[in-house]
Formats: sequence, structure tokens, C-alpha cells
Amino acid sequence: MPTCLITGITGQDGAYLAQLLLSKGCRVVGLVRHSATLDFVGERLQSLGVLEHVELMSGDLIDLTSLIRVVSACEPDEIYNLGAQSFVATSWNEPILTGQVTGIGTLVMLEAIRIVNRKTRFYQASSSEMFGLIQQPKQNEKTRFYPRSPYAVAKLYAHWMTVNYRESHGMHASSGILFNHESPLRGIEFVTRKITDGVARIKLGMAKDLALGNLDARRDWGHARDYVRAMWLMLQQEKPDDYVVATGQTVSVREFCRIAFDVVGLNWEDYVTTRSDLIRPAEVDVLCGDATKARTILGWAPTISFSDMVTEMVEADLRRHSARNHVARRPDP
Ligand code: NDP
Ligand code: GDR
Repeated sequence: MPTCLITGITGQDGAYLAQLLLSKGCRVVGLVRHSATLDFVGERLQSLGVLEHVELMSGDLIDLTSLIRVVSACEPDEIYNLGAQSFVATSWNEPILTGQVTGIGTLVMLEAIRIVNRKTRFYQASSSEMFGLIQQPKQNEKTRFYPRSPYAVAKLYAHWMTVNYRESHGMHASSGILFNHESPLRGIEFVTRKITDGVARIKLGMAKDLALGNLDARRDWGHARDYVRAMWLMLQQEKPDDYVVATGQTVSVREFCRIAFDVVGLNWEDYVTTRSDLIRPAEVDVLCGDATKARTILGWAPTISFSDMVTEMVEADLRRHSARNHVARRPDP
């Protein structure tokens, strides 16, 4: 029974990955940051019914000693490094923290592995944001990078460090260059979840409109449940490598709005407004991935369609808000 350590286990991908690894019979250990509100640490894990099946150990990606302690104690066969300051817009306001956690944090984990046991397999959560100002219409593993945000620059540093440790120290270190992936567990600040949450609130009479930034931005959106499977497949290969994971289709924010409002029978143009302060200092206009390598070598392909994903997200937000409304309106006994 392999032991797997997940950093970022409290995030969207961490929760789905924990569920997948448990279903494969793995022992799952999660790194969690100390927090004064520790009660809420497992909300996503709880929603998938896996919280009581994972072991949580405290530590922080920017603290080498905590990582050495955790890696020594749980002796993982595989480490999935998903922990990051992952919200692109925040990275302009907190560029140094983003560099420390998202960039240097990866190096700290690689060092912990080199010191404790360099046979441990390592997965790095690289990002399509590294392509930024795209250099070719469909991006694959050979496409030149052009990061456009402090987040993307930090991810690029972490990506090359992963490659470097593979080449310098012979480590089984792989990097998944994942394009955007969403789900009902997506953080509320990301545009897809902001839209589906907004749709639910408008439908239930809790909000009148929804303010967004650049409606013309286009992304290659898949489902997180499909994408964590690709992470696991990468670490099951004999040789470490880098893989693009994407659907190969690109959809605009505007089109996402139309489809999400359609789910509840509303016309998006009656509700969506734009606000200039939500426009980014440097935008990534369009991303579209070519996952031929993942398909060929890993046998990976997405299974959940875009429209099914949007429907699942809208319905989950409707249920969540309806339940809250119900509790709020219940008369005193
Ligand atoms: P989330 O933002 O949902 O989760 C981020 C996780 O990182 C949280 O568990 C958070 O913990 C943890 N974290 C933050 N700072 C630290 C720290 N200093 N030490 C330890 N843990 C920390 O991200 P996703 O699940 O969406 O993404 C997972 C990874 O994949 C991230 O690295 C992201 O950048 C990358 N990625 C995501 C894509 C996507 O579309 N989702 C696409 C490509 C890459 P806490 O709960 O305490 O805040
Ligand atoms: P992204 O995701 O930056 O691609 O990073 P996000 O959902 O934040 O933005 C996608 C696009 O939508 C545009 N947009 C808005 N975005 C947000 N958040 N809020 C808005 O109101 C809004 N209006 C328009 C953005 O400008 C952008 O073009 C995600 C993260 O998960 C990263 O960690 C990951 O690496 C990449 O995906 C791949």
C-alpha cells in the first residue's frame, strides 16, 4: 500500500486527488498549514466523504524543517505538490508571498526529498499560465513559455526546478502542465465558480447582478476529477517527464456565462455587468492545450464534458444556497 503525501490537500485538487488515491488503496497524508480557524480545514475533504480517511500533518511549504519532519515521519512513496498561492489576480498584490510559496516552496520540497529520500516520486503542479502570451495557437510541452503574472513567473521557476532536480539528482520528478480545471469545489474567486455561484444567487433572488472583468478571455476548461487522474498516472510511469493536460477546446468567459445562465432559464445579458477594476494588469487572452503526449503515453483523456461540468456546478450552488435559505427562514420552535 503506497503512502502518498499531498501538499494543498485542502484545495480543490487536493480533495479530489485524496479521494482518488484512497480509492486505489493508498495511505494518504496531507500537509496542512497551521491556522487559527482549523475547524474549517477539511470542508472540501468532508464534502467528498474522505476527511476521516486521511492523515493530516502540519507544515508549511516555505519552512524546510517542517517539510523534513513530515517527509521523515510519513515516509511517502509519492509526493504531490499542489500547495500554492494559486489565484493569479492576487499575485500582483502579493508578488513576494506568491514567489515564496508558489516558486521557492517547490524548491523547499525538492530539497526535503533530496535530504530525506531521493527515491520518493514527485509531482509538480505546473500551469498553462506559464504559456501566458501564447507563442503558438495550441500549446504543448515544446511550446515556448511567456509568463504574464507574478504567479506564472513563480510557477515557471518551480517548473524548471523540477526539471533540474530530475536532471541533476536523477529524481523521479514530473511536472503536469495543467490547463484550467473546475468543479463545484473550485474556489469562489475563480471566474467559473464566481459565475455559477452568481447564477444560483440571482435565480434564488439573493442577488440582482454579477460583476465580472474581461469577458473576452478564453480558457481551455476541464473537470478537476479528470485532471487529478492524470497526476496519478504520471507518477505510475517508469520514467519521469512533463505532460500537458487539457481538453483542446477553448471557451470565452462570455460563452461560459451564457451556458451557465441557460441552465436556470435566464438570459445572461440581463444580469452580467463589467467592472474595470476586475481587469488584470497583464491579461492572458487565450489558452488552448494539445494533450497528445498525455493521451499517447499515459492513456489519459477527459471524460466529463464542458456542458455537464457547468450544469453540475450551477446545480451544486443552487443546492448550497437553497439549503442556507431554508435554514435561515426556518421559524423559531
Ligand atoms: P487551491 O487554491 O484550491 O488550493 C491551494 C492549496 O495550497 C490549499 O490547500 C492551500 O492551503 C495550500 N497552500 C497555500 N499556501 C501554502 C503554504 N504556504 N504551505 C502549504 N500549503 C499551502 O488550488 P487548486 O486545487 O485549484 O490547484 C492545485 C495546484 O494546481 C495549485 O498549485 C495551482 O496553482 C495548480 N494549478 C491549478 C489549476 C486549476 O485550474 N485548478 C491549473 C494549473 C495548475 P489553505 O487551505 O491553508 O489555504
Ligand atoms: P486563471 O483563472 O487566472 O486562468 O487561473 P480565473 O478563473 O481567475 O480567470 C480566468 C479568466 O477569467 C477572466 N475573468 C475573471 N476572473 C476572475 N477570477 N474574476 C472575474 O470576475 C473575472 N472576469 C473575467 C480573467 O481575467 C482570466 O482571463 C487559474 C488558476 O487556477 C491558476 O492557479 C491556474 O494555474 C490556471 O487557472 C491554469
